[in-house]
Amino acid sequence: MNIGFDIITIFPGIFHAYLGESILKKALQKKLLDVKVYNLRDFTTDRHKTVDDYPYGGGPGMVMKIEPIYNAVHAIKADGLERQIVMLSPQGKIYNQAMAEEMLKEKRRVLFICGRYEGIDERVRESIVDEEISIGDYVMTGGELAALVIIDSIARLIPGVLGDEESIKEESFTWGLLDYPHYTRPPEFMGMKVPDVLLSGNHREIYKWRRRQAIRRTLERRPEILKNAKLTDEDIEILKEEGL
Ligand code: 4HQ
Repeated sequence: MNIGFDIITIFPGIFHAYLGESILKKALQKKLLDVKVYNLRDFTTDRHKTVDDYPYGGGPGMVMKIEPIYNAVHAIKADGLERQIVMLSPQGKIYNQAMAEEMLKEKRRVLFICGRYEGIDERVRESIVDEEISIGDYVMTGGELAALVIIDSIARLIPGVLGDEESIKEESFTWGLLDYPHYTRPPEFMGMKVPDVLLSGNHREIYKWRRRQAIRRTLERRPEILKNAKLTDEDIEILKEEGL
């Protein structure tokens, strides 16, 4: 068994649009990635396919009803596969790269419940959801983009999804550091030169330069993530030279 995703949403088209392009499209075609999108309205039982209702106690906006979500989750679970049920919400644990790696490693399916409106009936949280995840401290109109952010970031970790071109091995975030600066042709543009070392062909020196740049940037912009970075003895030397 491997990771796969199930989505419950009232806007399946959002997923088909994003997943129908580029790298994720190819990953789905090659069956390296599995995503099943379910329309919440298909799990309603009334003529109008109602998914929301007025909030008890009054106030603005609408609340997602529990019954269609309950029905959808139980229909999806009927295959008996192990699943982690995730709700997207600003009240959840803030998502990061370590969580992406962890979810991939767990090798079970992840079922995302994507809410709209003011929110979801609290009883969904109590009785259905295993984990609540946020992609950051801002408010969106629905959980769909958050689910796509998570799927996208995990999909690119699946072996074979990225070509040699986009390979993640050399990538800075896998070091636990911010990225180093990238350059391509021309070697000089409006007086701005590409650092000589990158044109030198000396791969050892290029590696050292990139590592130093990544450490310097992380130190300047995100010092709090440096303590979790996997640093080599050489990196410690660089840190000392950078004055830390
Ligand atoms: N939502 N991280 C869904 C978010 C959000 C976030 C707002 C979740 C609207 C209905 N989700 N509700 N931030 O902004 O995940």
